[in-house]
Amino acid sequence: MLRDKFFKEVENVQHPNEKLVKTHCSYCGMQCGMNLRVNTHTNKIIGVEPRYDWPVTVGKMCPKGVTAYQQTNHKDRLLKPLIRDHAELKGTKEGFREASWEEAYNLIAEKFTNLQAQYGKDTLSVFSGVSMTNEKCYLTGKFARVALGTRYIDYNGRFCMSSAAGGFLRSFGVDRGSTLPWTDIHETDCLFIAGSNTAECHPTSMFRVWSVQERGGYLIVADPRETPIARRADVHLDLKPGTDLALANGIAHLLIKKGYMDEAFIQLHTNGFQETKELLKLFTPEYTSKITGVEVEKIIRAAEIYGKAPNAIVMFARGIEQQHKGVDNVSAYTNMALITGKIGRPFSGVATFTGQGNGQGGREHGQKADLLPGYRKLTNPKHVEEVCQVWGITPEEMPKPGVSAYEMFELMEKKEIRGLYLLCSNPAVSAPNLNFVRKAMKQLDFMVCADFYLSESARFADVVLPSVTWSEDEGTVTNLEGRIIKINKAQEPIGVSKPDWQMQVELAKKLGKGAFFEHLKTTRDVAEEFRLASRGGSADYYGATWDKIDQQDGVFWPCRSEDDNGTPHMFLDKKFYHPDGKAKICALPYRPPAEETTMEYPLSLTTGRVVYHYLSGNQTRRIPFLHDMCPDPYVEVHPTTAKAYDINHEEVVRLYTKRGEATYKVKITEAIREDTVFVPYHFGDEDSINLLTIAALDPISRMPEFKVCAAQLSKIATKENGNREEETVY
Ligand SMILES: Nc1nc2c(c(=O)[nH]1)N[C@H]1C(S)=C(S)[C@@H](COP(=O)(O)OP(=O)(O)OC[C@H]3O[C@@H](n4cnc5c(=O)[nH]c(N)nc54)[C@H](O)[C@@H]3O)O[C@H]1N2
Ligand SMILES: Nc1nc2c(c(=O)[nH]1)N[C@H]1C(S)=C(S)[C@@H](COP(=O)(O)OP(=O)(O)OC[C@H]3O[C@@H](n4cnc5c(=O)[nH]c(N)nc54)[C@H](O)[C@@H]3O)O[C@H]1N2
Ligand code: SF4
Ligand SMILES: [Mo]
Repeated sequence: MLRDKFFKEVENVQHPNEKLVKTHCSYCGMQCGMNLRVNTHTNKIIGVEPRYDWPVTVGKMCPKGVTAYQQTNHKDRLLKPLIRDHAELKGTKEGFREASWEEAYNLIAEKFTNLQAQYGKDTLSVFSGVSMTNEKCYLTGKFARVALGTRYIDYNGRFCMSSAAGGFLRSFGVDRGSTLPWTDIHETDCLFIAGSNTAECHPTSMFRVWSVQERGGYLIVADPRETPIARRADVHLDLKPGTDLALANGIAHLLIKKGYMDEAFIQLHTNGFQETKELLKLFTPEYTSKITGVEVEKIIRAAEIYGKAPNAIVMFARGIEQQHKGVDNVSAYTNMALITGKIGRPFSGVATFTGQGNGQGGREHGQKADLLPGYRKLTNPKHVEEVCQVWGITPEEMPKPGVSAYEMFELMEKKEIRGLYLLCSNPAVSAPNLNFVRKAMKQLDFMVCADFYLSESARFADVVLPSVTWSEDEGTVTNLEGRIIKINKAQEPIGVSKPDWQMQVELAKKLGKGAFFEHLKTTRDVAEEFRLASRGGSADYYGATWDKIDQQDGVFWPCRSEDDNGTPHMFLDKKFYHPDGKAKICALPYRPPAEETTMEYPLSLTTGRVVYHYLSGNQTRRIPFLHDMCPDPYVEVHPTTAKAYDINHEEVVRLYTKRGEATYKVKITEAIREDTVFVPYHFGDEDSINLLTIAALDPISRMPEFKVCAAQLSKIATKENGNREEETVY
């Protein structure tokens, strides 16, 4: 127990001028454990250290995590509410003046009330995000439905986790992103990772990934690019973007053909096997290879490794999910685990790499167009009744389900939505088909944006409300394992900034709905109501008290009562959440990408991330070290392709699709397929790759196809003037 003693001593060491506040990172779903260092004279955050005593990440942090603390007292922080005086300057940084909270609230209340009087309740909308705590996410859903009384609320998780959610609901009847705790990764025999750039996006998972190979296990990676994990994989399935459904079916075909299935498990615990088996007959290795471009031998080897492994975990991320068949991809890869029975026991299962810090909790408690707290459905009268009881409204007063994130912009463009309350998201950079989305935002009658920096989206707002960074408030978030953890407050809000929940409580009063909100005076009050609202739902947090979270290093949901310690492993009893207790093996015919390549647009464009930036980049582009490491976007091109286009490394080229264009520096790399180009999406204004992406939505999850569309490159003949007349197109 030397370890325990060592940590206790370390924890007790307190510098006379500093204190340490135990918390977690502001960014991704790993939620690495960290201590924020606070100067006890100024009461300001001055630094960070990793927490070695946090079991998931054991002292590890990435470049974003170690600099995250620099956000809080950053010179760009919004210190006061802003009101736009010059409508003609919408979309720019100019034309705002500072105002008091009172003036800002009064203006919002007046404009929102007038719009609703003229155009009906549903003329208003809320667009939110999941960098917020569960408490804030919960209250945002209540704010939309009770204070504004609108059906139109959706959130940035629609661009992130909605396909994983849809796939898990269909396959398992419940959507918890991981069926097992992350510590199990260490002990498994095979990791099958599809569409995840783990080393850059969930870097602190890497010591667990490498440890599988170190112990003699295997790593299989499906990605069109040779990412760091693909480079070291035992098999790299270097598929053409958008062909995962064929690949997953092809592997499942072999798992059946070579006898790797668990017949007893299939018989007792699943539905749909016979139908799936019929469909899979088509997906011979040769047929699969033809669609995916992956060599037959690699497909066979991957199936054999996964099939033979005593324990295996299938993992995936946005690479397979951000497609117009993302839900099918999730279910198709999940089929591998269900056919072989490698699920519902330690060291075997299925997990998605949840993206945002609260990408899991934020999707469960009512920010989604069709969901209420605890994963309840707005279309289920019993569920509605249960939530009405907590909120003190009648079922008739509960708004109906709305539409998905991108579809809200479509309604804005049609003027069916005229008002927007945007918080915790920067869709002017992160939504697909940006020429359309920016136009839709610009023509709103009235827009509010809550953020702590003036984001690209805030520039479209009529009122900007200064919110706080994660370290200036407390609350819970749910990490990528499904573990509910506690964020602690390290510093008081700077300026007159306020946490989002507080703004919503205060605004509700101005909107005449104070009675439903005014009892919420502290974050803890919101937390208590939130636990109650989730009680009895499939994502039940009732038993996850802050004390319990502290005592046992987090609580895995479901946690239904005070004496329930939570559920680290799902389905240990082989009970899935469909009414008959069985999981569903899904027969999923192959569909090509929404936009296939043509002579005119011969390249597959895919988009994603780099280790130094986070999402729209509004936070990380302001951190000096992160900016210096990756100041500009670029387009990755294979050397053979570069030669065909006669372009050189670092040359500026024009990249375009049917929807838009942008210019990027070329990065020539062998780590990409010849028929594919990649651009990171963390950059704003004319650098946004989303000017080019397609808003083809998955029919079930309404997830846009960020991961594939058809593009063309052209050399800009005169680099200096970028003269289109002179450019050469190949
Ligand atoms: N550094 C950093 N880390 C992050 C974030 C960040 O912005 N920056 N964001 C967080 C969030 S919100 C998210 S959602 C996650 C995202 O985490 P990831 O999903 O891992 O990240 P991406 O870069 O979007 O895409 C992953 C991989 O998908 C591959 N890919 C593209 N098309 C296809 C395809 O058709 N099939 C397959 N199989 N693969 C394909 C890409 O080449 C890429 O390597 O990361 C989280 N962590
Ligand atoms: N082309 C392409 N586009 C993509 C993706 C892709 O892979 N390719 N990935 C998609 C994915 S997975 C995601 S998750 C989205 C994310 O896209 P966005 O939702 O735009 O993500 P962020 O950049 O995190 O935006 C959060 C904003 O809210 C602010 N903020 C942070 N915390 C708080 C808070 O507590 N309160 C308030 N009020 N504001 C806060 C930040 O400063 C920032 O401006 O992008 C999607 N877009
Ligand atoms: S891996 Fe994610 S949670 Fe951990 S330090 Fe990096 S950004 Fe933060
Ligand atoms: Mo995400």
